Amino acid sequence: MNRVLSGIKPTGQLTLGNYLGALKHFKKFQDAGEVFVFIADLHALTLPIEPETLRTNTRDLVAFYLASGLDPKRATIFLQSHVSAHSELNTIFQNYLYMGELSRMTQYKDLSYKMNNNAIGLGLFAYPVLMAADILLYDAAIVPVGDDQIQHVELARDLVNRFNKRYGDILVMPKAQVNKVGARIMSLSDPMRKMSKSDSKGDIFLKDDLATIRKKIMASVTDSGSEVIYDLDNKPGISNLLTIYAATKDISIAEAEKYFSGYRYGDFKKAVADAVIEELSPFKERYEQIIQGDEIEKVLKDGASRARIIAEATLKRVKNAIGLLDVK
Ligand code: AQP
Repeated sequence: MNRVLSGIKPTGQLTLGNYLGALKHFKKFQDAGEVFVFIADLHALTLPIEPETLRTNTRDLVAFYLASGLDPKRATIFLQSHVSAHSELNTIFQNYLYMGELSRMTQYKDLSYKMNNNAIGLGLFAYPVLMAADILLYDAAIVPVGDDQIQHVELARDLVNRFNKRYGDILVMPKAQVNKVGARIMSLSDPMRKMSKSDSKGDIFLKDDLATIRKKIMASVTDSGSEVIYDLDNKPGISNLLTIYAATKDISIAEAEKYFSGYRYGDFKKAVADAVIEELSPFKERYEQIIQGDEIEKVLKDGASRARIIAEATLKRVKNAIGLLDVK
């Protein structure tokens, strides 16, 4: 089976990083196999968020999924909170992942450090448990992720080994798939930090108008020297722009570097801005049509009904395996 599962948290406005690292690839997966794409709205609660913001971000995300070329007849698009099996399997899996391993997760350590170790919800700590439930419910073989989610998929794999060793062949082993280029787009104002939707500084938001996108790219941090070369240590800003260009054009970093040899920074930035705008312009137009239309609710209703069928079958298999009594 070639089933692919992916999800995004509706924690903020989507960025170019989310587009190049995730959204841009969804259609490819749909064409190659069976795709389940969900909105991780329960995961969005792991950091404080206003209810209205969460609702707006969630609708936006559905529209962006559809704008990316996902066809709701072929891809199953749904909200995590609409399929209660996620929460149920999460409760079960809490007993198969350990506090020690959860406390070693980089994302948890980074976020709890940012919060000065104050008011950290149990949900943030146990984030990978719910993520394991998300993945394993759908017997997903492939989980496309950016750099910083690899560790969580590895933990889901550990859980599968642990669980299957004890109960037999119950869970399907997932595999993280990371893009060769664009797995980690950095912030334009600080190329040492990942471009993130919950961090507004210097990011390109997919809802920005095209003129703002161009302005942000032209104003991005540049490095000393004048050559356009990929050198993460000495030219992190230029390297990030090369990555953005390569990921946008679906070429390798080496090809992008070659193309820009002899360019000055100003012309290089202009070419990057042109490429990003050319890519995002039709995508943004589709998003505008969808967000103003009335298909979002129907897509989510249909998606949840289809997702429930698969998820409930897996949950039942797990419950039977561990000895929870089933009565007809
Ligand atoms: N900067 C990035 N470069 C490449 N890929 C990225 N992704 C996120 N940022 C970049 C990919 O987009 C998807 C979104 O996943 P998520 O919302 O579940 O989590 P995330 O990785 O934590 O995304 P953000 O934007 O950084 O969100 P916040 O700020 O809420 O933590 C994933 O496929 C991710 O790899």
